[in-house]
Amino acid sequence: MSRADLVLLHAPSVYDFRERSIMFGPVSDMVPSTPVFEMYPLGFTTMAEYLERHGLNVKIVNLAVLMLNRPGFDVERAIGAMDPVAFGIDLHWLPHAHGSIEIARICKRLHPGTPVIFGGLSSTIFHEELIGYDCVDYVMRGDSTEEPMRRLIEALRAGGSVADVPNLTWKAPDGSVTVNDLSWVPDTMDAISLDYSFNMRAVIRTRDMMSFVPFKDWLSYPVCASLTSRGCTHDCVTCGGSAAAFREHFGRRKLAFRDPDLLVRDIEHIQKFIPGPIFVLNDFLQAGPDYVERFVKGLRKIDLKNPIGFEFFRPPGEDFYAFLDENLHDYSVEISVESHDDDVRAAFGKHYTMESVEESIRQALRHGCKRFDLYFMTGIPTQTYESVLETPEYVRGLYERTGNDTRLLPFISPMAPFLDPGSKVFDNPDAYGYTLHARTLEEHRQLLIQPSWRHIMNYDSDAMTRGEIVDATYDAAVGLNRVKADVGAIAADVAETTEHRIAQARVAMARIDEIMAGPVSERPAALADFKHEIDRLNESTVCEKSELNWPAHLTAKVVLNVIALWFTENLAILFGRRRFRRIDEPVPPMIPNPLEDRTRAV
Ligand code: B12
Ligand code: SF4
Repeated sequence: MSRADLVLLHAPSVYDFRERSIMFGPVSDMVPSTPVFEMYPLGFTTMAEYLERHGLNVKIVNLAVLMLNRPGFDVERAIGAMDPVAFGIDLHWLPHAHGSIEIARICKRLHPGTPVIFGGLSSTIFHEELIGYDCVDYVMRGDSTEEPMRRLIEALRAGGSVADVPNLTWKAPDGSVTVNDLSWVPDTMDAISLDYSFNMRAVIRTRDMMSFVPFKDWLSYPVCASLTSRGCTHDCVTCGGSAAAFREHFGRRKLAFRDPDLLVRDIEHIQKFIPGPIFVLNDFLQAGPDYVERFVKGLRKIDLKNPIGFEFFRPPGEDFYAFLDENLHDYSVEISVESHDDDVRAAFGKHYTMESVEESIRQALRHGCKRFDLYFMTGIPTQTYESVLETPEYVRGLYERTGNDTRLLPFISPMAPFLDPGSKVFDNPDAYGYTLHARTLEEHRQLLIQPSWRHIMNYDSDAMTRGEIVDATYDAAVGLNRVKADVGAIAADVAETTEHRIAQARVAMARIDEIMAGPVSERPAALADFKHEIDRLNESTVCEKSELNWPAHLTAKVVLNVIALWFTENLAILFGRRRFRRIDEPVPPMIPNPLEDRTRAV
């Protein structure tokens, strides 16, 4: 097989999580990952697809999944056996601050001459600190790095200059650092493709399924994401993906949408090969009525059978749900209201009432919505312990007002482990009533290896300390769990198991506090003795993780398509074709070069 130009590595959040005793807590209970956040960024797929389309050879290796699924997996041996032109490592989510740097150190130690490139939103924010680590040669900044990465890899292959590569922070052999302009911020998402058949082709080509798997349980729950836009029109104050964060840190002044016809094409590809639910990320109502109509009617045209879920940033009205019902077989909705209290939600930056949400839920359920997930969060501005504890009773009333409809599923989770870097609150904690326990990347790396999520969290708010946030989260989760069992939204035995696990988690947290209050010299041994119990409690704390899953159906058509793909790819390999784009598929047009007319952001 030909030499890879780029190997993209995804690290676990804490590199040596298999050896350390860390009670991560319910930090990942609302996402498909385990607490080591083994899911790699969608950008790995868009970057790899784009670079391969432009003649480069890219491999994705999800080290975190390999470490989780194969207890004896030897990371150093695996990296030692690689020989790419360059390594790419994501530090997209700040919780990867520990693992990503440790993996970079291994790459540098085993392959001193191979460039190590970092990228992702957190890398962008901390680029100046990051480039200071010996194991980092380049930081690719910004939210759209497909084309800048093409230019960088071409330059590295040719031994050419990187001085003109947009968005790049780089270190010269003499150690001097240059920060190129953050000038590549395209206004559309039409030049890229979130094409999962790329991953499937790569799996067939490399005969290596586990390296590409997006998260640990993906093979049993193959959920796929589809992306309408980059950026956000809203300004929630703790969000590192808000309009302000994109403007201040990623040079983005307006949302970049994906053309609705291309979005439908992405979804058509998923439907062809993958039977799982499809989750449409980033509220597509932000794009306006024409977009909404083209997108939803497009889904009808392809006769979408996979369950599809939408997240909305504001509660939609009746006409919209009627329109979805008219055009889709199986749709679900999720809204993060954060708090039942309108004032707390407003302090967070979401300006709508619970009354409007309740009306939206009623209309969705009347118009064929299969499931309505409602998310609450702890740790947000002005939110007190008492306010969090009111959540279960509020939800009980909400169920009563919606006819105890079990398609409604509420969840609560903490803003953890970190308050997002780049958010308004992170940039200006005093103004929003927060105290930060870490500011720099290195401080966050040290937090991540603390023994429990109470110690790991990077903030206190004036209204609640992190200890109170932990307690309030567990209390409210028990309450919510009981309400869901009472109305029949979850089975009694599931509720009982969850309640038992929360109680055990609290005991474990208290034991860790006790160990930490004891002599420093005795802590490592005492924590190590406790590791087995901690690992057992680290998943599905505040709810059973499978509660998040939407149903999926495997059809004969999907199986046949996968078999056909297997044969096509193997024949292509046999006859020496290196690239994997389907011949009948037009290459999306190149985006105009935004360098010409953008104000320089750095
Ligand atoms: C979709 C999304 C998710 C999806 C993840 C899908 C996925 N696999 O990527 C879900 C819902 C599962 C999710 C989960 C989480 N998310 Co999230 N998520 C988003 C969201 C809404 C959009 C991001 C996106 O898809 N962008 C488009 C894709 C195509 O690009 P991309 O993945 O960003 O990659 C591009 C660049 O970032 C860069 N890049 C990324 N990695 C690398 C690596 C290299 C080497 C290079 C060169 C470039 C590069 O280049 C890529 C290509 O252009 C943003 C908010 C926003 N408005 O942007 C939050 C956001 C990124 N998430 C955030 C957080 C905190 C989380 C969680 C940690 C929350 C939690 N505690 O559970 C988890 C982590 C999950 C995990 N790893 O297991 C924060 C990150 C703050 C920070 N800097 O740390 C954000 C900014 C806002 C928020 N609070 O939701 N998330
Ligand atoms: S929380 Fe959601 S709606 Fe609010 S700014 Fe972040 S991405 Fe946008």
